[in-house]
Amino acid sequence: MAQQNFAAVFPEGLTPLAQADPEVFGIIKDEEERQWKGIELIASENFTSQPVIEALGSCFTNKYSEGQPGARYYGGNVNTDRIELLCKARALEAFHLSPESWGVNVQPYSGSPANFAVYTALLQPHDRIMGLDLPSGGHLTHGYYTANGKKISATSIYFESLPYKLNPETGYIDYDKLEEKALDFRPKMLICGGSAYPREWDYKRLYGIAKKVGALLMCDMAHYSGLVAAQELDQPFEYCDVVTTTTHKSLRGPRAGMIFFRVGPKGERAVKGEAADAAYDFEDRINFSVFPSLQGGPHNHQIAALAVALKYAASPQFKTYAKQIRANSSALGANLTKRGYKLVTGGTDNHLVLWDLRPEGVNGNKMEKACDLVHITLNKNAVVGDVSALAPGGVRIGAPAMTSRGLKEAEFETIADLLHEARPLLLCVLGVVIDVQNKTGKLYKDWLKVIEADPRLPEIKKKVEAFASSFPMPGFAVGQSADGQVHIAPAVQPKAAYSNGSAVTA
Ligand code: DSN
Repeated sequence: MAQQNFAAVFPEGLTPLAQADPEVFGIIKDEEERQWKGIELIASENFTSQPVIEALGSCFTNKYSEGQPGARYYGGNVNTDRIELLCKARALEAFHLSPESWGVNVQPYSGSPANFAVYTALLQPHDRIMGLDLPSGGHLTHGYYTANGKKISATSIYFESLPYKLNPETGYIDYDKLEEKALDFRPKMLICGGSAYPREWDYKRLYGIAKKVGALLMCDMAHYSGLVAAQELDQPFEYCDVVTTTTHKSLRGPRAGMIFFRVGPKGERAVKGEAADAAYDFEDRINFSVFPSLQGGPHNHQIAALAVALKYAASPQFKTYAKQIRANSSALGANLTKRGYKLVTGGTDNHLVLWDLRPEGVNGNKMEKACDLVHITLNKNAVVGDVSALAPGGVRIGAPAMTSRGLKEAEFETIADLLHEARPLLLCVLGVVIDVQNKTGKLYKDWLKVIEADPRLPEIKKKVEAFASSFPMPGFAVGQSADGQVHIAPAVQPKAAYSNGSAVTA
């Protein structure tokens, strides 16, 4: 009887997705195939692991748990408390932080809410902040308004933001100008970290400036937190008061966010006028800001998945991975530079390169579109000195995702070969972009009509897909059936296909 009642109210309750909703299942399979067969170069993306995906798809999605472990507004949180405490402990361990000096909130849904929670916690409405300008490689949530004053980011709507910028000659952050601006503007918070900055950050200098003007120093290390965990980049924790991150970029976890904050006595970081034994009060303010000020129930399935990712972020293999990201991004940059192309700052210290396409006479929009047509995914990006935000002069290329699939320097050189312009063969993306533009003129609409029909692109696409699908794919099983057709997973038995977890390639 119970079975019948159950079936009457919840017929799909225990049905595999493939049977319950073939339409959604089919789209997911198509996306798996797209991810597997393409070259993924979006600097903020990665491929997470099978255990992370399993935890994301777990029963923790069912649970409400507003509050902190041990102090929830709902019952039934015995296991939620365990998973969140484990996640917090692993977060501190992965970033080599002692619980005596640092705490962490693992509840932000992602990076943008994490940043806004910090501002809400530590600033008053309309307090002043300074972050790297969006066209210089900063992030929207660090404040952004257009040249005519339209406030784009909520950070600029609710706080007064003044950006600092790159040196137009070198492409590096102009710390002297930053200091000069900060001394005039007197921000309450200085924000470092960016989304498209290929170089190391000078945290010591930033802390010196923050101290001089009485500002808090926050780092948004979202892009490169995996490299920080692996100690492959300088540690923002040495100098910053608060550090935020997403967890799905170079850290290779699920989509989520974290906020790290100093706890305990301020010691020599105490500011003028504070008692010698002054202590940080960030913890309660940040926790209160995340909930109840901004969010509702934590996404416990994300927190469970993040706990899994953090376990592995502390492993020696993750260190190898992070080292390889930097080696791959350098190899790609060196290969492009060797061929005479221009990179912003001339190279990279981290996981990404910014390719300035203006000397080639094309913009980032065209390169991004042509890459899409050959199944290489990257994004158009502003480069220093750009005048048009709508047609930025470059593209951003990142190494984290393909490094997760086992590619090393030699394979990243192959990627550079596919991207660049190889005259007279022109069987490379940039070559086709330029060749078509020479025929159509610069107008995007005219160019697009012709390039979409260009017979060279399907040829490059074939090369790209053969190359990409020869590497293992984390997260889900891929394979080929006896008839030679690619089947990402058998249509009616998805569980079996996921059972061994390893990628099956032809
Ligand atoms: N959208 C991300 C990026 O691509 O950099 C940042 O949030």
